[in-house]
Amino acid sequence: MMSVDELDDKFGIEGELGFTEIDGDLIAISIYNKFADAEICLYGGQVTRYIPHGAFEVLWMSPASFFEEGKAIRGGIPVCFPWFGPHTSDSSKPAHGFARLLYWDVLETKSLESGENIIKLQLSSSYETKALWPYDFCATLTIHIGKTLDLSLSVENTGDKPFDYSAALHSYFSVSGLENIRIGGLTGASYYNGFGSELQVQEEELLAIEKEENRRYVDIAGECTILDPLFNQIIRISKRGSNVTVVWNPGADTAASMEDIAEDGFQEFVCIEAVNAYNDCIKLAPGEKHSTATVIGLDQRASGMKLGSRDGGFAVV
Ligand code: TA6
Repeated sequence: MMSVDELDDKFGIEGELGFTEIDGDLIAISIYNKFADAEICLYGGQVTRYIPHGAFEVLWMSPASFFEEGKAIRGGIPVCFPWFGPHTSDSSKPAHGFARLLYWDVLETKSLESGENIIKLQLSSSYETKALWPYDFCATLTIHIGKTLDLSLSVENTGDKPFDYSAALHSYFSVSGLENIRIGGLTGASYYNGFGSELQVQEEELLAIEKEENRRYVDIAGECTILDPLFNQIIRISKRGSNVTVVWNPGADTAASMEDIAEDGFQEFVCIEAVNAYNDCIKLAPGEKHSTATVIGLDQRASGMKLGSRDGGFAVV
């Protein structure tokens, strides 16, 4: 792997983008441009920070996260590929696939006239990936840092056999407190609750997270919003190439059993994930490609958002 200096010489952009070592010896890209302050760790290809200027941190990063090889980073946007959740037939294989546990190569960094940056990272099949999943692939992450954060995972079948995969952009969003927020965009959507196999339909207009939640919404391609009156903002999460959305928070008891979430840390985030899984797994014939993207934006000082009115305490008017 290239050193920080070599990466800086080849891909650094004066005054906007550079390489640094974070927590020990993982290398990250730091971006500070006209729109935002961001960080992308090459281990996992994981966006670990996105702060539009003048705003709060949009992505949650666990202060107790590991930053070491062989362990997943808890927070930001882990990339789950080539399977989502536990492996279906071999529980010794890593949960959520291997993409978040490997180093991604830098392909390109770019500065646009608008002041935005585009970063491309790549992970290709190797001896190591084939020991876990016997296919040839080339995965590219295109990360656009601007007024919005646009992260796209594109997977190409570079081999001579077809394959199926599942994937997720498992975004952790920072919130002022779980009890303060509501999630919009899911009314009328069908979901599996936890690991249950019975489909339910969401009736609430706004979802409150009051306990452990692991809702796997199917046949849904639209935008979700996180309404956060204490932070006085709405986070907007839209996507492309994904028909499953997962909303996850571990709740107090499960979080207490997780080494990399501090006490009460579960109160600080909610995951809203752009997923390809269940009835939306992707099949690729040789030479075919699929892209899954999440686009994250912020309405700051969102007016008309109030606690204390309809539905026992929350309304957007
Ligand atoms: O997307 C929700 C989920 O699959 C949950 O079941 C939960 O386990 C979470 O992801 C985190 O998984 P991780 O392997 O990062 O602990």
